[in-house]
Amino acid sequence: MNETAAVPELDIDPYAPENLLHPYPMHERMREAGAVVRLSPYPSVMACARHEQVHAVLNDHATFISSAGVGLTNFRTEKPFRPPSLILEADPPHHTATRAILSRILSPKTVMQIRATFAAEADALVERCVAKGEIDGIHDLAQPYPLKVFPDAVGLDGEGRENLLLYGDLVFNSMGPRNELLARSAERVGPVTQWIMDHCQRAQLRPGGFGDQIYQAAEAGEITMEQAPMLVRSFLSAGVDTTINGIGNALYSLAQHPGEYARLHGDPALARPAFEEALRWESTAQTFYRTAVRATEIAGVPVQENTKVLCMLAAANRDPRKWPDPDRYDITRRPVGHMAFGSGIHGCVGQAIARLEGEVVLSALARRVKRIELTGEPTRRLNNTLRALETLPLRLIPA
Ligand code: QZP
Repeated sequence: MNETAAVPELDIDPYAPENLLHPYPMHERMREAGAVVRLSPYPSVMACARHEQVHAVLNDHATFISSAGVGLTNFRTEKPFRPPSLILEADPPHHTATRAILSRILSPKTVMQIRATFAAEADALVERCVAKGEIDGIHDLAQPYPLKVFPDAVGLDGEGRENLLLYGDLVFNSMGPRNELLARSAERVGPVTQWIMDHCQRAQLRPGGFGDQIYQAAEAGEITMEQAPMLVRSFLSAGVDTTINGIGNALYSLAQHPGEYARLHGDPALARPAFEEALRWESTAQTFYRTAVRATEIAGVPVQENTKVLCMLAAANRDPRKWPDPDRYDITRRPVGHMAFGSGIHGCVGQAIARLEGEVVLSALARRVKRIELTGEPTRRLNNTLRALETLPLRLIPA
């Protein structure tokens, strides 16, 4: 018997504009076709869209490795667009030391220390939005907030921060195929990459900030001095575009569900679970990959060595096998086990900070705003990996 014949093959391109715009019908087709499927536009890839298999792949890091890249590109055979990340695109034992440093810098203790500042910034920004009345939820709130608080915490000065947005767009597009989206963000790559690398240098980083703390770890001998700027680069790659879109998606989720917003307004302590449920309902990072380091199987389906395995995080987060009424946005669901931050040893190391940002923004809103209304159709910013809005026209009705 031909083993590959047992694997359902779908004529789906997850990176086609219509699927990026409306991913949920595609997710359902992939989940229902089988535990593992093939996609005809990418014949060498195997894809998982059910929660159980996405979880299994991400939690077997010895078989499903990250050092061959977590995008479609296989670093063993194709050149990565930038030197690989020392944490994202690394396996144990290399991953272990870098992860330990970032994990310590972004620890619960740090979150306690920065909480008051992050909350005050959210209050001030939401106050300005309420004064305006009609806002663009992305340009007036979801974007400026992380762009202020996170680079401040890393220790960058104020100038040139829009480069972080251009760089994030590039990093997340680079995890998909070499399509139009990647070509367009790659046009700007030269100056942006230079700006990013310059701002990974210690002289650009305020003493005591997250960036400087990486250099302190290098001084202590935990990593080399050459590795330090590369780890700062991980902050600048992963720390802004992700939370911008997490907050943007949460605002849109609430704007589409006035009943859920009313519950949040009635009890602002629901800000944190409301943000968490938005991460499940509209995962910011929709997809990433692992690579099988040896011949193995997933749910009994043989997987050859060196196969790229596409993990559909956003599909797993609406898998009816895992979640009752999965398409319902319910701020009291408490969606423990969602895949929006990944899972396993590579699970988002900054998730406590991301949650803090989401919580304080939604809490500031809940306390000041009685209702939020969509005043027009939002528009999307298409990206190969991120679920992102370009505009979100809103009216904020003060409490
Ligand atoms: C991006 C890095 C959703 C993730 C893939 C976000 C991400 C994490 C780490 C890095 C970049 O280390 O550069």
